This record gives sequence, structure tokens and C-alpha cells, in this order.
Amino acid sequence: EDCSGTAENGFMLPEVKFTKLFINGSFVDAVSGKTFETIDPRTGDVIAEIASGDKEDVDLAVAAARDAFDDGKWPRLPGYQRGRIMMKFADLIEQHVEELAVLECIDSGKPLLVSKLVDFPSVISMFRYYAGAADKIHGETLKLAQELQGYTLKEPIGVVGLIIPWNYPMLMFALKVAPALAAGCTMIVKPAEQTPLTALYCAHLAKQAGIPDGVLNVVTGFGRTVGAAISSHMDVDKVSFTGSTETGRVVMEAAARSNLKSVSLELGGKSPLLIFDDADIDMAGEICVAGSRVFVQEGIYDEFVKKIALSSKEWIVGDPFDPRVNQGPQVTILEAFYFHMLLVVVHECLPSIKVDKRQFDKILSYIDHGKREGATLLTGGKPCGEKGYYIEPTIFTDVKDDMLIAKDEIFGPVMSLMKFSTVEEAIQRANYTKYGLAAGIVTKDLNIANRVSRSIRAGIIWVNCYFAFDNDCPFGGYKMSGFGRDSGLHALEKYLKVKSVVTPIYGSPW
Ligand code: TXE
Repeated sequence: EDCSGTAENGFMLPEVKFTKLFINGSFVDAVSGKTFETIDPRTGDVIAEIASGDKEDVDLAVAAARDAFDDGKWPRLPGYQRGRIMMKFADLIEQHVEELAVLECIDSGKPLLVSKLVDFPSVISMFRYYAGAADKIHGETLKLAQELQGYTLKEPIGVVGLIIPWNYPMLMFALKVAPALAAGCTMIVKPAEQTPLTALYCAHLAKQAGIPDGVLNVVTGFGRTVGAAISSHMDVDKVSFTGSTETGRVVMEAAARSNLKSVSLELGGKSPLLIFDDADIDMAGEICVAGSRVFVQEGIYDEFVKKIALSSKEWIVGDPFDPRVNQGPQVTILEAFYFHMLLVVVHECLPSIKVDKRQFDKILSYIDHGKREGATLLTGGKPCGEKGYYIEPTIFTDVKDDMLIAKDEIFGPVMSLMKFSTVEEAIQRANYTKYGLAAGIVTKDLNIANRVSRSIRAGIIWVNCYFAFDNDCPFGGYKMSGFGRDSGLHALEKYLKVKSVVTPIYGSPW
């Protein structure tokens, strides 16, 4: 069955206008003159040649960001004015959303509808949220002993490096750039090498919005070149990273070995979803599309397996430009997001498309492993389509906690179904993971919901929903899923430092 779809499905592919590094307000070639190809994962075709940055380019971007920070043109601008410029930036993104969403779609393989209805509204509202926070950054007054008084200042941390993955190119950009801008930091953004197009486009819009030169720099390229140069740079004050746990460790090591820059990491996950006997089974079925480890209580297990096998047949895998793609349970979820102004942040289990050949091969080898370890393949398990990297939604049953498919983050449409009997067992098995990004609970019993919410070591717990999120809701990991929070006012704190100022009262003898 060919589920890769036709190339454009009637959409005009946009011209790719921005392919160079954005440093100090201008688009420039890499010092080396090198470029790399960005690929359309639907077809494997080259979309554009992108400037391939390296250490020298990062040095230039950091120097520009340092000058912009030191001369105060952004950090010392009244918060209200930073906020106004950020609002303008959000407006410009909104005005160009059609073009941006198509770019995101061809670069990442993300369904156009998801991009337009979920990611971009979230991106735009994220900039507005932090724009509103830019003039509400307060310290405290301190009542000190011994005739002293004091106060704290919250100051921007300085030059920050923002390293972004490919799964949510624009959303991750917003999650990091917006609070950093609001705090008054200057920055070097490194998009993932698979998905550089929208960040470059936004750099152009940032300039139009009036963000001063040097404040927002974008250096495209690879992790081992640009990413490594940022995390080991002596003049970068903080690095905020989202990506794999292994790379997070490398980033933190580089920070420790260089200037002990502050680090925050948002890493992998293997999030459990617990479905209890009293759950509304249809709701559970829809929510579980997103789960990677789904624990189902024994009383409804068999019925659940039957339902999920049926509904997985309705998932449409195919060309992300095709509006039918991800119909069925997905569309219901999408609509829920849209109307409740929620947004999607993690996708440990992408329902349809993945990004590149390497990831494609990795997912297939996990599926193979699952079969060899003795899990039962309920549905899917194969690539589909003649072109592009598509994998059928895959569900395993009879999965044991120690199997690789239950332990590793697969980052593809592979779900493991497991049976449990008691609440204690569910908690213990849900926590049996090195990760702690998120978890879901489906039950009508408030006591179970409360108890399980407090017992699971994860950064967000969704009760009777999944992927439900809001700008004001902090997001980040426990355990090896990392530390530091994106989103919410907690994220603003990451880009601020606290300074205490102490002074004697009435010239007391200090
Ligand atoms: O991630 P990497 P990859 C997980 C997921 C996926 C796996 C690999 O399991 O299968 O990671 O994805 C940059 N110094 N997640 O290879 O390598 C890189 O260029 C500094 C979870 O894409 O971590 C890119 O910009 N930076 C996840 C970014 O790091 C380096 C999101 C992420 O790439 C670097 C993505 C280095 N030495 C993947 N090496 C989530 N939690 O959402 C690479 N990079």
C-alpha cells in the first residue's frame, strides 16, 4: 500500500529564502563556505543547501551577542519595550504562518494540519505570554538582621546558547527564545541540522520586529561542530538544550570543562500511561495514541486490546500535506487541543511520520528486537509507502518491563501494552524507568488519580488527558529526562540570575 502520498497535493511549495547563518543582524555564509543539505523526509529529496557553521562562526555569533548584551541595547531596555517588540515579533509570525507552516512541514515531515492548528498557534501565544512577562520581573526586599537592609535583583544571565531538536522545530524555538528574550538575554540559536528552515525565517522576522542586531543569532550546522562550540564556549553564560539523554550528558560535560556555564536539559522520556479498570474505555483509547508504555488494568485489558487494534486501522499514515492524514482518533485529539488552547510538547510516540533515514532504521530495529524478545505484534511493524520514511503505527502486547522496547526511548510510532492488577503495582512499574518526563492516568476515581499523581516521578502528570498543555504550565524532566523547566514563569527564571544588594540602615557601623 502506498501511503506516502503525492508530492505536493496542490500546495505551492514556498521558495526557501533564508539559508545562511544569521549573525549580528545579517545573513552570512559560513566562514568555511561549507553547506549541508536539508532533506524532505516525505521524498528524500534535497530542499535547500544550508550554511554549515563551525567554531569560527559560533565565535562570531557569541561576540555579537556579547556586544549586544554589554552595550545594554536589549537587557537595559525597559521590560515594557522588550515586551512590545516581542508582541510585534509574534504578530509577524502570525502574518507569515502559511509560509512558515509549509516550510516546517517539508523540513520535518510534520502534518501541515498539526503545524497550523497546534504548533504555530502555540508558538505565537508563547511569544505573547513571555512578552507580557518582560516587565514583571521583580526581586524581593530582604529584612536583614543587624541594622542591614537588602533587596534582590533579577538580572538576565547574559549570552545564552539554545540547542534545539527536530521534533518540534518552531515550538522548541519559541519555548527557548521567548523567555530568553523576555529576560533580557542575548542568544545563539542552533536549530537541529534536520530542520533549520523555520528558525532562519524567524530570524528575518525578528529583525523586522525591531529586535536589535546581535540579540538573536542563528547558527545552523551540526551538533559536533556548532553544538559543541556553543556548549564549550568560554563566553556563553548558559546553555539550554533539548534532545537526547546521551547528547545532554555531552553538553553538560562540555559546560563543566569550559567555564561552568549554567545548564538546563530537557531530554528523552519513556512515559507511562496508566489505564484503570473504571476508565472510560473510548477516552482511554484516544489518549493512548500518544503513549509509549501503556499499562492497562486486568479487568479491561482484553477489551482494550481489541478496541485499540481496531482503531489503529483508522490511523492514516501519509503525506503530511494531505489533510486526511491522522484522521480518526488523532483529529479528535487535535480538535480538543485547539479548542482548549492546549499544545503538544512531547512526542515520544509520533503517530505517523518520522524524520530521517537514521531514525527510520533505528525504529525498525527496535521493532525487530521486540519480536525477537517475545512480545506479540498486534498491529503494524512495517515500513509503508514507496518513497519517504513512513512506518505503520505499531502496537506490541505481552511486553515485559525488562524488554528493550519497554525501556528505551524509541521515538517512533511504537507502543507497548502491558497488563497490571493493583494500584501499587502500577505505580512501581510506571516508575521502573530511568526517565521521568511525563505520565498519564485514566480513571474516574479521584483517590487513585491523586495518589498516583503524587507517586510518579515525572515532570508532568496528565489525568484523563494527554499532551494537554498551556503556556503557563512548566514542563521538564525528573531523573534522566533532565532538569530545568521550559514554559511557564519557571522558564523565565532559567534565564535570570539573582543578585543581593545589602546596605546598612541609617549609617549603622558596618
Ligand atoms: O538528538 P540529539 P537526535 C531523542 C530521541 C531521538 C534521539 C536522537 O530518542 O531518537 O534523541 O535524536 C545537537 N553538542 N530525542 O540525534 O543528538 C543536535 O545538532 C551539542 C528526544 O536528533 O540530542 C540537535 O540540534 N549539541 C527529544 C540537538 O543537539 C549537539 C528531542 C538534538 O540532537 C551535540 C530530540 C553535541 N555534541 C531527540 N550533538 C525530546 N526530549 O524532545 C548533537 N547536538
